[in-house]
Amino acid sequence: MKYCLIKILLLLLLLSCGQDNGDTDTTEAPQEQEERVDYLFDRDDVIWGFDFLPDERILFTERSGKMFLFDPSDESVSEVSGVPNVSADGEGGLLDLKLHPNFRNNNQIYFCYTANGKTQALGRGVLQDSHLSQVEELFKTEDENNSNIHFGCRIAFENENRLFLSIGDQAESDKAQDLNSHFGKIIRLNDDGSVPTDNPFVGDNNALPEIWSLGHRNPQGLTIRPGTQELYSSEHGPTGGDELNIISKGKNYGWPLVTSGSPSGELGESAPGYVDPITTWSPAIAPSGIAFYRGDLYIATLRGRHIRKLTLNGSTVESEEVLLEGEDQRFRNLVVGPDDFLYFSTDDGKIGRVRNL
Ligand SMILES: [Ca+2]
Repeated sequence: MKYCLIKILLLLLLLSCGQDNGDTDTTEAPQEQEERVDYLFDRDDVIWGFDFLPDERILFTERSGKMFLFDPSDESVSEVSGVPNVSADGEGGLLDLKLHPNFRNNNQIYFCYTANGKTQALGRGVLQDSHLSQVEELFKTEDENNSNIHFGCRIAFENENRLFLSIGDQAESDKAQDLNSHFGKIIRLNDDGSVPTDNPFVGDNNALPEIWSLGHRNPQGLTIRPGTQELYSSEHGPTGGDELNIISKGKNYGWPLVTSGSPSGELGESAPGYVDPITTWSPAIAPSGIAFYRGDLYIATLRGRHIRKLTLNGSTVESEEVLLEGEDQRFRNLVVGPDDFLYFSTDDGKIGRVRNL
């Protein structure tokens, strides 16, 4: 009888331990995770942006200002020449990179960077072999300052003709609410840098016409959801209050008036006229690049040092899962590869891919 009681007590103890683990929303199996990650190469600098060429070579940026091509056939890395000078200071430098959706015909590359240490800019060039020619600056923020943080700088093509670009507040939070400033906005441009006539503030003399949405702090993740074509964005909060937003035309996302981070916003965590995030994270996970993969949303986290999987029901987050914590990386960006693996880049110069997520 005594043994029986002890057994029951032990069983209860084990069960309660199991429940505690369940609350931490992790479903880690470190050994399995080790096996399902392949690293393609290992360099040193922050790999902020990358994309796949039609021949499956990978074009990537290093934040200090260089662009490279990785060729999986011989595992070589070669530098791309013709890249303009950028200001690599603090969080700034050569940041995101995307191929034009019609790259097969026009060979165009788009890249976002900090220019003159003061502005956020969008560039375009034509890639031939490993040289960028016809380089143009398609856009730069009208404002400038000497901050070296909060540059946003993620690019997402809406379609073959238009793109979105996220722009950070460059540490001037009040400008995120100022329609005469590009800081703290998501903008929308035609692929030649001109302004689409159906942008929300076109014709408004008190607003810059490139603006698509306002009230952003430092949105480093931007992607279109396949199927619905909605624009999703991740954003770094102040201390906590990291956000995932669905970006709609002309809407205000609150920063710095509305935030769930600390210090709290003047108008609290939610207020009429300001769009609430679909989810927030406190303490901060520091979300950067995001990508939809097989119907779920994946988020590269810096401070969190994991890739986060969000299962969505419509636009409601149903569950969250912490993946690849065992890799102990600051994950910077995510891109779905042509082989249907999810690829990630890290702040210490790696690109890897994950199988069987
Ligand atoms: Ca917000």
